[in-house]
This record gives sequence, C-alpha cells and structure tokens, in this order.
Amino acid sequence: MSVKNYKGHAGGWGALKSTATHLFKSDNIAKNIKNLLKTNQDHGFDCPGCAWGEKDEPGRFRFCENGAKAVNWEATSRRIGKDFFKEHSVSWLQKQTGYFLEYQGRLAEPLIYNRTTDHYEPLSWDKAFSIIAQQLNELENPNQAEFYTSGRASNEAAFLYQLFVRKFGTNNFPDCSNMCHEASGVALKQSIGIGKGTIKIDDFEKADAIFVFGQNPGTNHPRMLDSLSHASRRGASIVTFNPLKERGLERFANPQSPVEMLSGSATQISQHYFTPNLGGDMACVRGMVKVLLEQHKAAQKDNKSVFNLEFIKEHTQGLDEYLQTVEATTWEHITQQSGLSIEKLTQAANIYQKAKSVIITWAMGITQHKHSVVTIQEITNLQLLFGNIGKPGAGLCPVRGHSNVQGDRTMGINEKPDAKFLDNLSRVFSFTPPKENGHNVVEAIEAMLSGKSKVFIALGGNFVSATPDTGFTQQALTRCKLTVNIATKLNQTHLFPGEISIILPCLGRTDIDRQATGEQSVTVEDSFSMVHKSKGVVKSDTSNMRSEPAIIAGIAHATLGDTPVKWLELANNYDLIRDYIGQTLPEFNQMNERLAQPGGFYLGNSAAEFTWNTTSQKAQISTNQLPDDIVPASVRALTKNRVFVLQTLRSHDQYNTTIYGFEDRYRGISGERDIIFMNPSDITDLGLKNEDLVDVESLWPDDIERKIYAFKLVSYDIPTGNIAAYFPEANPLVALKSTGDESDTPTSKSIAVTIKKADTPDRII
Ligand SMILES: Nc1nc2c(c(=O)[nH]1)N[C@H]1C(S)=C(S)[C@@H](COP(=O)(O)OP(=O)(O)OC[C@H]3O[C@@H](n4cnc5c(=O)[nH]c(N)nc54)[C@H](O)[C@@H]3O)O[C@H]1N2
Ligand SMILES: Nc1nc2c(c(=O)[nH]1)N[C@H]1C(S)=C(S)[C@@H](COP(=O)(O)OP(=O)(O)OC[C@H]3O[C@@H](n4cnc5c(=O)[nH]c(N)nc54)[C@H](O)[C@@H]3O)O[C@H]1N2
Ligand SMILES: [Mo]
Repeated sequence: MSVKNYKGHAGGWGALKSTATHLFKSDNIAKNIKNLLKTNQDHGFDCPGCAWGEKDEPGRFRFCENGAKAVNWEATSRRIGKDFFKEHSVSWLQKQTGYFLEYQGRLAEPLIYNRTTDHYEPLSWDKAFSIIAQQLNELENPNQAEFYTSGRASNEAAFLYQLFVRKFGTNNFPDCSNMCHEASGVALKQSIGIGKGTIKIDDFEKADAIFVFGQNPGTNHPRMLDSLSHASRRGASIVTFNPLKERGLERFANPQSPVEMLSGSATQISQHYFTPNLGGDMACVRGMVKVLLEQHKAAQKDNKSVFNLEFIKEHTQGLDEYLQTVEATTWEHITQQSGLSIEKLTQAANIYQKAKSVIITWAMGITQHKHSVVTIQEITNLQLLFGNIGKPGAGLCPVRGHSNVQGDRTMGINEKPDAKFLDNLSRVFSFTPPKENGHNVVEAIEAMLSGKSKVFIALGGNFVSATPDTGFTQQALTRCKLTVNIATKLNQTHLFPGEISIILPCLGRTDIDRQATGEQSVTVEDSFSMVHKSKGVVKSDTSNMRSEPAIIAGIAHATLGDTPVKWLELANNYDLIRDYIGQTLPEFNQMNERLAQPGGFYLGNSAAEFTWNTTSQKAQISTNQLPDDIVPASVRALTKNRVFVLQTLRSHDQYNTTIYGFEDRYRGISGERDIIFMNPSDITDLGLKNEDLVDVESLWPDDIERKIYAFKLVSYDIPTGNIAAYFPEANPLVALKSTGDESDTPTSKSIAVTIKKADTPDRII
C-alpha cells in the first residue's frame, strides 16, 4: 500500500488518464470510446453512474471519469457461462473478492445451483420461469416472498415488477433506497409534502449560495462539479460541511474545459469548508439558526426582519414552537455535538443570510445516521425561514445515488405505498392491491432469518454486500427455499444460495435491446424530476441474456398467466408499458408523445409550486430536540475503552459494492482497501503508529461480537474521535438493528467502535 498526499486538483488530466486506463482494461476499447460519446445524449443511453441531471445542450460530451468506468465495466466483452461455473465451485467463489467476481465479465446464460456438486449449471429460460412460478404459487401466503430492487432498474422494468408483485399479493419491496435516501423521502414528505428535491438543474446557475452537506461529488457525482465550478466562477458562495477535506470540493479542473486542461489551472470550489463531527450536522444548522434568530430579534427592534416573514406567514406553520426550541438549545450542546465553534457557525450563518437565494444539497453523510430525518427537517426549516424554496436559484436538493432510484419509487417500488397510487392501480388493472405495509430491507432480512419469508427475488443489486451485519444476511439468504438474482455481473449475493438458487442474466443500460417489435428504449428519472429516454448502443454477444422487462414478464406470465395484463405482449413493445404508466400516474400522461421532446419532460414538484401536500396544507417548520449524543450513553457504557465514531464511505475506484480497483486517488491511497482513516493525534493517543494493523469492534447492546480484523491505520486530516473505512468491507460492523429513527436506514455513517492493535496480521471474517 502507499499513502501520499494528493497535491493536485480533482478532475483534470488525472481524470482523463484514469478514464483511458479503464478503457484499456475493459477489452472493448474502440467500441467503448464510441459508447462514451453517446452517454447522456439524446439518442444514446442514460449514464448508469449516478442520478445527476443534464442541461439540454446538444453536442456536449456528457460523461465523467467515473461514469466512464461504469460504462466500460458493463460493456466489457468478457463473458462467464457454463465453463466458468464448471471450473469453479460456489464455496471457492465465496472466498474471492468482489473485485475478482466483477472482473470475470458479464453473466451469459441462466444458471441453477446444484447442491450436490456445489456448482451452478445452465438451465433454459422456460424451465427457470416455471420453477420460480411453482415456488411462488406454493407459498401459503404471498407475504412470504421478498422482492428486492436496486436503483438501476428502468421505469418500465420497475412498473412491471411492482404490478406483478402487487397482483401476486404483497408489498414486500425492500429496495436500495431503504439504505440510501429513505430519510430524505420521509423528512421531506412530512415537511413539504413531497419526498423529492425541489430544484431544477438550471437553479445552480442562479443560486447566490450553495451549501453542500455530507457528500463527495468529486467521486460520486462528478458532473455536479461542472455545475459547482460554473457557480463558483460567477461568484456564488459555495460552502461545504464535511469531516473530510474532499479534494473535489476544494479544487476542480473540468476535463471538458480546454483552458483549464491546457493551462493546468483549476477552479476553487468551496470558499468555506467546515469539518464537523460525524452526525453533527443538525447541531450545525441549529447553531446557524440560533445566530440568525439573534440577528432577527435585533432587526425587529428597528421594524426590520432577517427571516422572510411574508413567506413564513403565507406558507408555513410551526414557527413559534421551533424558535422557542432553538432558544432553549444551549451553545454548549451545539458546539460539543457539531465540533464547530460559535465563530465558525456564525461565519456560516452570515454567508447564508447575505445570499438572496440558497440551494442546500446533501447525500449519504446526512442520510445514514440515527438522527437523519430530524437533521433533514432542520435543513428544511432553515430554508423555510428564508423562503428559499420555490424561487429561482433556491431549494432543497437531495442528490440521489443510483441512476434511477428516484424513478423506481415514482413507479411504485415502495413497501409503504400511498393510497392514491394503489387506487390508481386498482382502477387501471381491475384488482385490489394489498394495502398493508410490506417489508423494507432490514425487515426482509429479519423475516428471512426467522424463516417467515421463504423466497428472495432481486431485480439487480448485491444484497449481501450492501446490507448491514453481513454474516446474518448471508444466513438469511441460505435459509430461503428459493433465491433468484436478475443481474449483469456475478457478485457475493449469488454465492449464498437458497435451497434452490437461480441466476438470470440481463441486458444492461448500454446494450441494444431488441424485442419482437424492434429495438426498444427505456426511461429514467434524474434527481431533478426530469424523465428521459435511454437507448442502448452496444452490439455484443447478448444472445442468451434477456432484458429486465422481458424477464419480469416471463416470471409474471408463468406465475399469474395473462392477468391482469398480457405480460408477454408488453415485453415485446415497451410503448405499451408506457401507455399503462401514463394511465396510472397522471403526471406521465401522454408519456410516449412527451418523450419525443429533446431532454425529456419535467414531472413538476408541488412544493416548488407552493402546494403543500402535508396534513395541514402548509409547509411544516418542524420542532425536534437536538439528540443528546451521537453515541448514546448506554452504548458508551458498554466499554471502558475509548469510543470512536466510524463512517463507511466509497473510494474513488468503486461503484457501491463493485470494486473497480484499489486507487482512491484524491485521498492519496493506493493498493489497499482494508484501512482506517484516523487523526494522527488519536493514533498517538492509542499508543499506535501510522500503518499499524488494528482490529475494530463495534458496540451494540446485544451479545453478538462484530469485528473486522487487521485493518491498516492511515494518518489523515479528520476531526479527532471520528474515523472512516470503506464500504462494503466495514459492513460487518453495522448491527442490523442500528437504524435511523423513522427511516430504518442502517446507520452506516455513525457506528460506535473501539480500536485495538491487531492480534494477528490475517484478516478473518
Ligand atoms: N463513482 C461512484 N458514483 C456513485 C456511487 C459509487 O459508489 N461510485 N454510488 C452512488 C450511490 S448509490 C450513492 S447513494 C451516491 C453516494 O454519494 P456520497 O454520499 O457522496 O457517498 P459516500 O462515499 O458515502 O460519501 C459520503 C460523504 O459524506 C461525508 N460524511 C460522512 N458522514 C458525514 C456526516 O455526518 N456529516 C457530514 N457533513 N458529512 C459526512 C463523507 O466524508 C463523504 O465525503 O453516489 C452515487 N454515485
Ligand atoms: N456500510 C455501508 N453500506 C451501504 C452504503 C454505505 O454508504 N455504507 N450505501 C448504501 C447505498 S447508498 C446503496 S444505494 C446500496 C447499494 O446496494 P445495491 O444497489 O444492492 O448494490 P450495487 O453494488 O449497486 O449492486 C451491484 C450489482 O448490481 C448488478 N447490476 C448492475 N447493473 C445492473 C442492471 O442494469 N440490471 C440488473 N438487473 N443488475 C445490475 C450487478 O450484478 C452488480 O454486481 O448500498 C448501501 N450500503
Ligand atoms: Mo445509494
């Protein structure tokens, strides 16, 4: 391993060099260069990398380094089929890394696990569908099946899937959103009546200030840096809250700017960079509001106001109670929890107050905590006090992860469906969908562990590696009667088979999708509620793969026959699926026609139009107490040793559980993933030194030991008491029951742990 201080900026030649390296690794160089040029273009495919949006400017290249990696790794010409599985047993494959599994190439044909030989073997599509149908139909109760979705599934696939599952009879839709932006949906729905961001991408051109909380766009949403650097150059204030100094949020050279590339210059992104404690963001915002409240009270003496009283009066409720709570929150509590001084928080408040329009963005650094929902409500309160919703250059922007995770929810992938959606389904398809809530990710794992659920079907994703308490999830799957994975690439989840286990290889976003009526396109929704078309362009050997809609239709037809729709006809022509989507969801009315517009169409956002679909019909200024502690006293009491707060995050060289390589370039890490980022003074305090191997144990009030072994300490600029490790390697530390209040999202960004020098240099899990 090497660790060096990365002196460059984000983007620039480093990004282009890395793009080129990945092009060469993928065995499909010429084709992939052509593919990249089609990414996010009108006649090409939507980048499977992230859910950032695009301005409608014809002729621009619209990909980034990490989008290029995602495209390349999907479009590889390598294939794994029966020969590969004949050679390698499941027990052997289980011991390989995620990187190894991903690198083997695309799954090429349907497979079924043979328990006697411990190998996967080929089977026909028809046979696969009939086994699945038989197992589903033999269940005593449809609620004994779990239907997982990962956020790459297109709108068309997701709509068919939920229709099938609801007609089958359950709302058991655990999905990646439960581990991702669930808290944003829950908080925003309560506060402003819609669980989505309120801005459009053009608002970045109009904002006076942009506050970025808990997000690493340089790696995870590189196209966002384009928007931020434009904003910075025209003089907007950019303010970051992040315990780590992420390079992309400091300086960025746009690979699409000839001047920056040739001159070696870069744009400064954040003029102000605050490094709070993990989980300290609610305290940060509370502190800012406390400062602003004092200013407001002073202004009121001169009959002026700092808050936007007109907006507050017309559109909100809850002001007085909230302000009383802000006054009652002590500075001691705020500064201790946030880790930031009154001076720093005053500085942030002043920048906020001076800006005429403010966008606040956030991602996993905000959503994966116990107190995420109230933190997002605190952020929303701040915006409401100043009327920073529904005006140009202002609003709330949860930056989504998977490229269609937002669309999947719109299409009804939701274990807690709203009544209106179910009414529409029952009107269009003439059946009564189940009304009671189904299982989310954590509940699904518990149900499989206890034997209550017996079937697990996954539309994409890597359930075992993405979920907490890895060992338990593995057991949960192996206890099932049937596990089915619809996937592009082999991953760990496929290697923990139920009694019967089937893998169904599917087309990816980049592949040409030809059905009986010709080449098909699908649609996706980005973080800005824009719906647009995506059409694969890659010609390669996909002869024994099927599209996701075709696979879902095949399973549905075998299970339910031609009810409530002619499944196989829909799979032949996706326009027919879109007609149904339009009939079910009013905002998708005339969907096929409206998709013809370049850039797609906008779904609208009720809050941005000042329609508050909350119980009171007003935007809610929410009153929540600041949590006593990020690590509760009862958890601290479990040990006499020093307690650290651990976050699990992504390196620059991975896509969630898919590991592309071992370079975390902007953080200066090379050749290693089993590491712990720690402040140098904490390393000394523990009597250890840089690069020592340590064992990490998490604290949770049950009798289970959760440990990772022989991780290397890396001395790093991070606030003391806070540490970081990579996801998914650190997932065994997250207790299944450690979840966010109201969101039930695993608390992957604030895990209480203790550290000690490793007993053994081997990593044993
Ligand atoms: N290349 C690439 N692109 C991706 C993905 C990928 O894996 N690779 N994943 C996609 C998905 S599904 C998602 S959800 C997004 C994820 O996008 P991000 O949310 O950017 O992902 P993380 O790596 O989890 O980064 C969390 C960031 O929040 C900071 N942080 C952690 N805890 C706190 C906290 O308590 N407070 C504050 N203020 N900051 C905190 C961390 O230091 C880090 O910078 O990216 C999407 N895009
Ligand atoms: N500790 C910790 N855990 C986390 C997180 C964290 O920050 N820390 N982040 C959480 C977040 S934000 C998320 S979104 C989840 C991600 O959870 P998932 O969405 O379940 O995981 P991915 O790694 O994105 O799934 C990758 C797999 O999807 C399959 N795949 C790829 N493309 C396609 C496709 O087009 N169709 C189909 N059918 N399959 C495809 C491939 O087989 C690939 O191996 O993980 C969560 N887990
Ligand atoms: Mo995500």
